[in-house]
Amino acid sequence: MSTDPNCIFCKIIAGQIPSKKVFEDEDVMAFHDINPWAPVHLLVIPKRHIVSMESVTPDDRALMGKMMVLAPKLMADAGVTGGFRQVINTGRDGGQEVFHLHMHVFGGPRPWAKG
Ligand code: D5M
Repeated sequence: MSTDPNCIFCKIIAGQIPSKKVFEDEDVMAFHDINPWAPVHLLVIPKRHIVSMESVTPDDRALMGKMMVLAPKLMADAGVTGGFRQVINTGRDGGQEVFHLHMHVFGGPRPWAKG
């Protein structure tokens, strides 16, 4: 499993930095965003260090599908009933700040937006 010792999300996966974890299996982890933009704001990340969507290859189809399909379960577990939004920021111009691929999942009553 490739990891980056300087990556904050790799440190979260390794338990070196605390997180409010809601899900983990052999491939992915999900936890609450430290700076929530919505009443429920989760991040779903691959355990393997993938920098961004620009680094994803066809071999990652199953992993990306797992991340996508996990969102409705996590939102249901969090009690979100009115729908949710999934967002992946890619690269500087895409608003990506942490360069370990992550999917934001926003739920809860609107209005809310990226602040
Ligand atoms: O979003 C990166 C997101 O990562 C941003 O919403 C804050 C979140 N973040 C940063 N550090 C932490 C820790 N330690 N725990 C939880 N969440 C964190 P981006 O799409 O890259 O702009």
